[in-house]
Amino acid sequence: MILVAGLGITGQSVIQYLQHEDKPCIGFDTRQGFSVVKLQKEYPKVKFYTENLPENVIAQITQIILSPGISTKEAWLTKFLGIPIIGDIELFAQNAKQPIVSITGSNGKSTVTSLVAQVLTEAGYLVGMGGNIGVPALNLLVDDNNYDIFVLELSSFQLETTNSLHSKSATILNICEDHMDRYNSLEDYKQAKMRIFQQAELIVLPEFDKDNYTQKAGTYFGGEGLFLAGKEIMPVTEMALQGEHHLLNAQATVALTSVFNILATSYKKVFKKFKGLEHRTQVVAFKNGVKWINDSKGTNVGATLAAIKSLASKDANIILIAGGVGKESDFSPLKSVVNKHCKYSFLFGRDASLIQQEISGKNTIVTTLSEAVNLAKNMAKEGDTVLFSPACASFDQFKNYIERGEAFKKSVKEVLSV
Ligand code: UMA
Ligand code: ADP
Repeated sequence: MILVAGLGITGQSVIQYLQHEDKPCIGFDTRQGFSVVKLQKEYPKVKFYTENLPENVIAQITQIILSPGISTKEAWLTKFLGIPIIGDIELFAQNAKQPIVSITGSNGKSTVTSLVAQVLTEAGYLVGMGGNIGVPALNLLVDDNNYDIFVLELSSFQLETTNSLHSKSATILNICEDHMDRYNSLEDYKQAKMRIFQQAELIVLPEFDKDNYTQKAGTYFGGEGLFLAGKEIMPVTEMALQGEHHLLNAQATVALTSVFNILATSYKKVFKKFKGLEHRTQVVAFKNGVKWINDSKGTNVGATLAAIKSLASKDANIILIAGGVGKESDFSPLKSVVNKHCKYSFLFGRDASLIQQEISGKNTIVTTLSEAVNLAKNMAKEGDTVLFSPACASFDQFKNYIERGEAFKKSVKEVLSV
């Protein structure tokens, strides 16, 4: 009997897939008070348990399909010694028939996943895009589409439980500290990500970081322009997304899709029109000469550094709003960049004081995001940019980065009366 552990969107996609394949399973969520009423109605043949599993059920389990949010080191899993544990991506990899492009990294995953999907769509392929981006990969195997190619955004959590992923091309875009509350070290986190290359046909890596991956040879991206087989696709200034990190994202897109012989015109069309995804360095208001930017998806130090650098000008004209759950990251890399480019920082949330300890510049700790927005409004002068890039996860005060970004936008609208 298969145990599907974790009943969020991944667990539900696994149950749906197993039901589709006529494979019986048991659903389990370790959270106290988790309601299975809705799920029980939807899947009457499946038995659901919460909090604890009875011993007689434990004895029946022959395989566990674990949600990415549950660590394989959880104490309750010791009751299943010798029982194989896989994740939804492993199940997907075992059953998907079409070529797969796989994308991981600490930052830029969703952007590159979307760019790759759009380029391939522009070139005429029917693309199934999923994974950590928010559409569970297994949903793509049961919907009504006959996809030509799958494009998957994969987290280190998902890769931990994946063994047989055979990608046409795969990348680790970059590595910076993230999820240090789950891994023993940065190396441990990197090793989880490296699993993406196990059976990959083309390995795509950043040129600037290649010494970090000496054991893996492949195609490298980086440098100044945007080229396809030695020819310039378009001047970088014509891309809708500007900034060094977005050039890297575009270069990675070209390298990943090189296995499909895409024409330069397809890239050009996409790079000219793709303005980025919601909650990723998006301008949400411009009033009295002040730009307000929502980067709620900036959930680690590397993302916030990239956001600040891409917005920086000669004067330190950025008012930064940051904070939340730091996931045991080292905030010290923020110091020099914040001091150079930010005139002030407002810090909120659980780990505000940890950020404050590392950035010696001018800052104030506040309790809520809306308080930070109010104070930023009073301080901002013409020519300034208010950047909300938290460098932290959201779950101390919000459901997820989306709810947090929406809260930011709402507060901005209120204080500006727009
Ligand atoms: N649960 C337990 N026990 C635990 C922890 C969780 O039973 O110890 C249960 C919770 O009660 C809940 C369910 O598991 O019912 C949640 O499962 P999950 O945390 O694995 O989340 P899903 O809803 O399945 O969403 C996951 C990804 N979440 C995580 O990896 C934490 C989503 O990425 C992803 O979009 C989705 O699968 C589809 O693939 C989110 C994310 O934050 C955006 N990812 C991290 C990141 O990007 O940094 C990795
Ligand atoms: P992910 O899916 O890995 O979280 P996103 O594409 O959603 O990445 O981008 C999240 C944030 O990370 C962006 O708002 C931006 O601040 C930053 N970012 C995007 N691309 C890169 C990159 N290539 N390098 C560093 N930071 C980046």
